[in-house]
Amino acid sequence: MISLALAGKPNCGKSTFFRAATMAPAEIANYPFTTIDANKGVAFVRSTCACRALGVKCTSCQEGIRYTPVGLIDVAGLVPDAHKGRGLGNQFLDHLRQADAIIHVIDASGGTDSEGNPVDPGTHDPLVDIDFVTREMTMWVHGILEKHWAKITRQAQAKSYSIHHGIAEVFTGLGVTPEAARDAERICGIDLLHASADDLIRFCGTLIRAAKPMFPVGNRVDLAPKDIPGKLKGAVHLFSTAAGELALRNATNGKLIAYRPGDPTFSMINEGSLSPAQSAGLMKIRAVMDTYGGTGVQQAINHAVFSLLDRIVVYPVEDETHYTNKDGTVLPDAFLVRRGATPHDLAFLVHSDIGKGFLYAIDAKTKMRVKESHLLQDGDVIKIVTTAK
Ligand SMILES: Nc1nc2c(ncn2[C@@H]2O[C@H](COP(=O)(O)OP(=O)(O)OP(=O)(O)O)[C@@H](O)[C@H]2O)c(=O)[nH]1
Ligand SMILES: [Mg+2]
Repeated sequence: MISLALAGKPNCGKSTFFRAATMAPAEIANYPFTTIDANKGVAFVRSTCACRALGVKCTSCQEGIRYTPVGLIDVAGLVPDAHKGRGLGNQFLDHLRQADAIIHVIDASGGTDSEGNPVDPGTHDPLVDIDFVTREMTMWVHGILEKHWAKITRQAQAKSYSIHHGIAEVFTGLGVTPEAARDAERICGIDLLHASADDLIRFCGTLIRAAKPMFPVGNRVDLAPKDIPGKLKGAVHLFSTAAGELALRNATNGKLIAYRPGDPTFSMINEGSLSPAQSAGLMKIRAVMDTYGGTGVQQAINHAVFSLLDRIVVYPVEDETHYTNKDGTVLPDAFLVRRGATPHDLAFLVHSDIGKGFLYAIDAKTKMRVKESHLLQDGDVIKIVTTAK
């Protein structure tokens, strides 16, 4: 399963975002370092279910909206100079290891200082918070590389050993390959064997940005003074109100409103049963949603998976005539595969035995056998023919 991490300074709303997106309990409180351990939960990406294009009745989605699970990690707050052990230090950078991509939560209200302590909204410039997570991660990678550098460069003098392999070995846990190390060297325009200290830091930044793609989300936008979102536009990808999303999910569970995560707005179900305070709260959320096209929580998860990680949704089925599994469930599974993956890659994702026994695949929409080299397309429904039982 894909994993996304929520990173950022203390008090920017990571746990609120996490709770809203997973509806799992995490501590929420208005003081720094509420979250001591990384919380892991399951969130969902939203897409249009393939049943719509096929015109079949489906019980695996909500009226054509498909929610596919992804892992979500709520990483505890990071402060500037964490790589030197400040705040809770490096252990939290270590949690980022487990993530495929990172959602960098920013407090767009300007209501917390660099360390996450509450200040009056608008008195802290959120722009200064944007680069620091990348900087911390860069310095963290650099610290590790420095420890191994003498050995790597010594070994690289020997012909049979490339410096890129040496670097990849150090960072296998981050998913760094020798090719990625070579790419980063090329992008930085340096020669690693003769790199200066600054070159090496730049190289580490390039390496980590490729290994852990990240984008900033301007959270707490509902509290932001009017001028801030405009200033942040271009610097943050989208704005969110995690607290708004959490309230909507609670109100949905309480049958007060009709709302599906990712909807641009919601409708009241039983307006008469709302207290004046509930009504006013919901109206405020609606106003924010009208401005930003939704609460931004679902949009952030979708952006991470579909844009940053370039995934598409593919549906493996066992019965290509009815688009079902053995039990007759229509489109039972949705897989988030890399763009450029083949049916054989999909077979391995479903199960290693199915991958090993792969014979060929059938496109359930056309009932035609697909070529070995066929690149899966978003919305493909695929029957895998395999020797595996
Ligand atoms: N108004 C508003 N408040 C929010 C929003 N998101 C979070 N908050 C509030 O901001 C405070 C901090 O939120 P948390 O989710 O605990 O922040 P955190 O980033 O997990 O903090 P640490 O765990 O200390 O790093 C809480 O009082 C939340 O209710 C939002 O979108 N709007
Ligand atoms: Mg927290």
